[in-house]
Amino acid sequence: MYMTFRWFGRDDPIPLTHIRQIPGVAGVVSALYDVPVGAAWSRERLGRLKGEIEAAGLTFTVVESIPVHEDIKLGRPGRDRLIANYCESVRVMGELGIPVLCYNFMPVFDWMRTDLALPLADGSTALAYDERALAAVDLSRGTGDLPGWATAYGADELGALLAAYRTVDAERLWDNLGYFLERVVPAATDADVHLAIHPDDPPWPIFGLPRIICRGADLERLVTLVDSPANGVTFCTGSLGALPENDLPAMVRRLAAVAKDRIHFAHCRNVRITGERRFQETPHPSAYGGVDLGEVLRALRDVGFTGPMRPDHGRMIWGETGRPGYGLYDRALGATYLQGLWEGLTREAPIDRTTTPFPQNPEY
Ligand code: DNO
Repeated sequence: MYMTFRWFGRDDPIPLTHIRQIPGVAGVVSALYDVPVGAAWSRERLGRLKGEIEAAGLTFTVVESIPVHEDIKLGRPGRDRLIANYCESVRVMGELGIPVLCYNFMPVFDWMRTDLALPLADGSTALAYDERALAAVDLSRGTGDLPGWATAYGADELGALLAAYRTVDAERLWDNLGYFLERVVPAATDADVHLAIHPDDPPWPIFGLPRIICRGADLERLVTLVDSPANGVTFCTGSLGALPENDLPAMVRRLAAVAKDRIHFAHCRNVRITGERRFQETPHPSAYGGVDLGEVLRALRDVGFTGPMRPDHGRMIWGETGRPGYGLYDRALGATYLQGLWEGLTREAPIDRTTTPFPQNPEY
């Protein structure tokens, strides 16, 4: 495992210089945010982003995400050209030596919450989801009522998309995902890039749209859909942990038994289920939520996980304001907590300073 941190590029209020100061964080997770969905990413643009990250003394280790165009998810006739563009972006990642691509296959909406700043007892705020609040959202007015990060759609465009999905049930969506992977996995293999699908968040259908990456069986189906080392998953404890039946450590172990080394990225955070299809995010440590991160990391250790991990959403603490879920402070606490767990799980002897230099900051 090596620790990484998400950075939203120049628009991120958190500078790379701050990320560099989080102990143990070596890698940056980022993306090009202004390329239209469906267009190929240019080597020049991605290379510039990589250069910026490296100039700050960090490494660009994960692209999260290259969004998948809705026409691909819908299986529309124009998808071949869009998939070719996707393969081109993956090829460019490979040329630049960026090893992991986190993407998702959720129709229309990415992750969804109904409260961006739920006050917690300690005065911090966290993201939360309540199906009853979602039911009250009126989509006939477009995405205006949804949390700010959702892709903005006007009423007509959203209405047309939702109508198009009426003929795409879960099995159709699986077919379309298979069609996509049959073409992108070979490109990823050639480029030496690992694909890591992100589970659906929350892990159940919303607004009547199918969602198919929700449970252990779905992860297992995904990796066998195109059985190649390049075809793997992002193990996101917070997304998967919102479904009470998901036993996360067991899922890690079972997935490894079905196909070895297919967890290419780990998103670690905690979540507390507070009712039927209702949850809130919590501080990372296991005691705060339903996810036993100690056990998840133990399972990751046992299956030989060597990939990037990042702390996922954090609360807003210490008066910080910014992008919901993506402040600096609580995520930095998460990063050090996760590294502490990992050190406890993996180190058996005192550090030998004659052979082990201080991590990535030799000037210490
Ligand atoms: C939310 C993120 C997701 C993730 C995408 C990957 O915080 O984990 O938005 O980046 O689903 O495509």
